[in-house]
Amino acid sequence: MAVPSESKLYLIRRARTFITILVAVISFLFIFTAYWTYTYSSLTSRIYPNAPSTHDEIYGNGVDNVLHPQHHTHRSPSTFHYEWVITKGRRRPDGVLKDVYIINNLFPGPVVEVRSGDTLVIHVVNRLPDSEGIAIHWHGLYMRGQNRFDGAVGFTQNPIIPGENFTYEITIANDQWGTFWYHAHEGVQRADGLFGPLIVHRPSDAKRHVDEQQGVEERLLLVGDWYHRPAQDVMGWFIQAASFGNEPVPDSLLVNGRGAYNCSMAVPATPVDCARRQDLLGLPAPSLDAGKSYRFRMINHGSLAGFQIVTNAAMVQVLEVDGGNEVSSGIEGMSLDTLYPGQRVDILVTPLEATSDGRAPYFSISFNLENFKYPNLALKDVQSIPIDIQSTNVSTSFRPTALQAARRISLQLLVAAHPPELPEEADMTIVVYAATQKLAHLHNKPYGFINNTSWKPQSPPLIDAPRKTWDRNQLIADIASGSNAGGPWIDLVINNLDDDGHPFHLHGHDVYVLSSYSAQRGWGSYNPFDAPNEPLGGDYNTANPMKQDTFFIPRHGYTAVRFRAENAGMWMLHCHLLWHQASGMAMGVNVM
Ligand SMILES: *[C@@H]1O[C@H](CO)[C@@H](O)[C@H](O)[C@H]1NC(C)=O
Ligand SMILES: *[C@@H]1O[C@H](CO)[C@@H](O)[C@H](O)[C@H]1NC(C)=O
Ligand SMILES: *[C@@H]1O[C@H](CO)[C@@H](O)[C@H](O)[C@H]1NC(C)=O
Ligand SMILES: *[C@@H]1O[C@H](CO)[C@@H](O)[C@H](O)[C@H]1NC(C)=O
Ligand SMILES: *[C@@H]1O[C@H](CO)[C@@H](O)[C@H](O)[C@H]1NC(C)=O
Ligand SMILES: [Cu+2]
Repeated sequence: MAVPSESKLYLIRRARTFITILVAVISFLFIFTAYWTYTYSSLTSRIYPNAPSTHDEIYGNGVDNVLHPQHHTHRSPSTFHYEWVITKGRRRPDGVLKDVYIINNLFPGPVVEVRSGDTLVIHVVNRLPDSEGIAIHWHGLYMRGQNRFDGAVGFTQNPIIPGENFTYEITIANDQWGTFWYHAHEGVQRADGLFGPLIVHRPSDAKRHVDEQQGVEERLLLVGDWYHRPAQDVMGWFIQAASFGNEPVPDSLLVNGRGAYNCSMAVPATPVDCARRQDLLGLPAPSLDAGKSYRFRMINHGSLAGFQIVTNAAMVQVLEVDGGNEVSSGIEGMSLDTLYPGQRVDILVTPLEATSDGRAPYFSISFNLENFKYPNLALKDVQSIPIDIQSTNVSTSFRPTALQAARRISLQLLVAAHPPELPEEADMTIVVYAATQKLAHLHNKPYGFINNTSWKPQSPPLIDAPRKTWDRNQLIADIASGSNAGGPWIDLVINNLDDDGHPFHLHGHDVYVLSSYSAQRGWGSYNPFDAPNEPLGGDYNTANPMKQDTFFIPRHGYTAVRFRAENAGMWMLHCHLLWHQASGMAMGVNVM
């Protein structure tokens, strides 16, 4: 090979420097334009003339942070009937007035607490004005034999149109418990508040071993990002060439349906109707006793932002992720990251007598900045929830070691408590590539793709449509049940060609996360069908992989998961970042 001369090397270096500067300038222009149009576009600003007057109407009821396992763990399975009338109402969840979805006049929706084996009959009535449809998905539930009630528009149902109703009938499997939630699965309604918690308590008779958490009090932390503009407008801004694919950065944060927005942070050019009042409820303070431990069930209901939680007042241990998937115990610390939209985590919180930094006790939530590609001056990206700690009954004064206090627990590095029984090899492998692309023939608008298919819902939904009528926006992987009695084992490798990560959700199943990889430079895809087929992320972990229903695919990399296709039906698989899902990053698996 010829060695390049000094002068050639010099030229190459000059060219590289020039390209670097050019890329920097272009990136700056893109980001600046996105920032400018997001902040100043008149298209999206709204001012509400008249504020409602009653307290709940002003602030929204929020949801109570106290859960009630004692009402469910010791009773036999039953059937519950609910009628949910869904409409819109004006609320100030964080002080800023917004039209939100309300279920039976509640924002967020009611807290549903049940036990394994219960049946829910939920009669959903659409009383929305205009022509807006509705569908509700029960995130994380297996829905065995109940595919038709999964709520995924375009896959399992048409939207319920105004004036009509639909009855969801869901029997929760005997082998399923944990922290779940329900949310809209039509359009972008989730970002305007159509969601609520769904807690499945583990019945005491489902426990073979002595349960250390028996009788532990439970608290709820329903946390997510919040936009002051209507979700339709936010989406409309994203899906235009001028956004350059920069996702809309949220304006605020809600905890249990309430926030504390500082009105003076609003950007003058996009005015909001903001109540700066002394009696603003703000973020709710859970009351804890320093002599006890508590199970906190955390749900990220957000549209874009993953978050980290830090406390100065308690030791935290992870118990379970998503729907009751136990984590190998022992890791204790005072901070935890990252919980992505759609994911849940149950943590054991043991309050300390004295805080580690001498300040008043708090939990703080900080948004992960990885998907925030331009500054939103209106957003305070770290917010604290005060905790009210009583230390009346403390017998021993427990203080964390410096090491414990400094430890950050990474949700992406957890391992399972119990080794699963996985086969050496899967019966079938599905490989896909996810990417956001701005294509000239789509007017440079940022659409989400999986293997070159950008999803759009079709009607009638796929379960009711003959295969030959499925349009070109449907990418469906067929899984034949085969001879394996409990259903075939499937390996699913999702490659991510984007600069940002995607938390993917598979409906109707839990998956084992076998391997995950992100390239420092270049792309880190893995296609086992290609030779050489050595995965960059190393061998699959079949010894103690975590089980999840919403799993993260890092940037320029891939995640490989294994699941058992035991659950016949048409199941959606999609990015749970709402703006990506709504721009087409979705597909389906058809378990036959
Ligand atoms: C539900 O729809 C049926 C038929 O469309 C109608 O007869 C019934 O009154 C509706 N129920 C409610 C509560 O709106
Ligand atoms: C609200 O924001 C303004 C402007 O950034 C700041 O000066 C003020 O201290 C903030 N108020 C609170 C209560 O954080
Ligand atoms: C303190 O402990 C005693 C005995 O364990 C109990 O009866 C009492 O209710 C506790 N007080 C509080 C405030 O928790
Ligand atoms: C997606 O594309 C890759 C690469 O062309 C291919 O190997 C794979 O089978 C495709 N997956 C599906 C579900 O079509
Ligand atoms: C997507 O389409 C492009 C252009 O037609 C092709 O080069 C590429 O291989 C396709 N990717 C996949 C994953 O099928
Ligand atoms: Cu995504």
